[in-house]
Amino acid sequence: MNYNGIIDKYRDYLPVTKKTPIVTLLEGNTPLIPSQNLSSMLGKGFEVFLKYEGLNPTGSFKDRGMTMAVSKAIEEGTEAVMCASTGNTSASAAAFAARSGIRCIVLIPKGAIALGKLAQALIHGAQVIAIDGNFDDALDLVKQITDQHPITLVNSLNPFRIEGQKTASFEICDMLDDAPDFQCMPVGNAGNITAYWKGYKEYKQKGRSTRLPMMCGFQAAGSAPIVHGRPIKNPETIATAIRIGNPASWQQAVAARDESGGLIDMVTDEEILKAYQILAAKEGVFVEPASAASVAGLIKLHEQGYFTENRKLNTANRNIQIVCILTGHGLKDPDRAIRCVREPITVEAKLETVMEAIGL
Ligand code: AN7
Repeated sequence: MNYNGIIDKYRDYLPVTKKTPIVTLLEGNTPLIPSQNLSSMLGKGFEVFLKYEGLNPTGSFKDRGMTMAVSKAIEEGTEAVMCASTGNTSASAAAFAARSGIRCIVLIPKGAIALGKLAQALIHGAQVIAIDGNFDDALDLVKQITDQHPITLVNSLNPFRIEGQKTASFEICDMLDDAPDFQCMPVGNAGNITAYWKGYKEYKQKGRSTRLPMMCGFQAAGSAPIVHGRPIKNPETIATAIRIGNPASWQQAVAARDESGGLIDMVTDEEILKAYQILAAKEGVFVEPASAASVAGLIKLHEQGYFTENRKLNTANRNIQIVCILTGHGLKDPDRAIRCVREPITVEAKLETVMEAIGL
């Protein structure tokens, strides 16, 4: 069967009708890659999978939400969409707006979004405005503007974004034949953890899965409002995608944590960069730093004995499955990669010198 994107695939679970004009880039259907290294790190009886959302059309999971948000916006007759963004939302909104021929306006925190994401928003023709402030300031402004003008807000406060993004949990259940036992994921504005949890609950309710995962969300240590229980005024982290001090879906993230019996913890920039390099160098999977928070969190919890402790009693005859969500592609932020490694050496264009440099 041809693949026609998440709305076509999961139509029965989404608020669309025959009349909804579907704007799609064939997002979704991303691989669930078994991780040999992380599975053996956890030991016998555990299996770790990487949901590589960086392979969506614009390089992040946002496309799942944006196909829904833009399709519904077009159905409602809107002529412009707007968002605040740490980068990926703006890249995705710009692409889907371009495809449907509507205007896209984005507000970004000045100097704080990765270069690849800025390039995407601009090349897709969005009107990009950098503000002298952070993501939270940008989102406040966008809310005010879209409240007062006929412009559709496409941040994850838009419920159609959540609807689209929940399809990632459907895919995981379809691929594993049931829900995993644990899920590790980054948390920024907290829309995605909200969406996954909604998806897992709906799939179980419809009889498509028999269990629910424990949801483990990770914020960056310098931007961890949910962990600290209060908004962070000046959030800081090298994982710019999740540099968010006052998440819009805070309460829903807490609900996902508590209903699933999971947790929301934080990981340091150092732990994020270590996981980032492990993923690239040992798994062959290049992600952006925010996405590596999933694996940094997995490692942290493993070292605390969390998975063994929370392994349920009735799982003796099967492996415990843990899925780490890798939300965005590494090419989004090439500067970070270059800064983590040794730059290539330059030698004369001569066989002997090249051979010597290689060590042959
Ligand atoms: C790669 O693009 O908020 O917790 O404005 O780009 O649903 O916010 C991005 C968030 C994780 C956090 N990983 O997801 C934006 C934006 C990556 C991201 C998150 C983001 P949410």
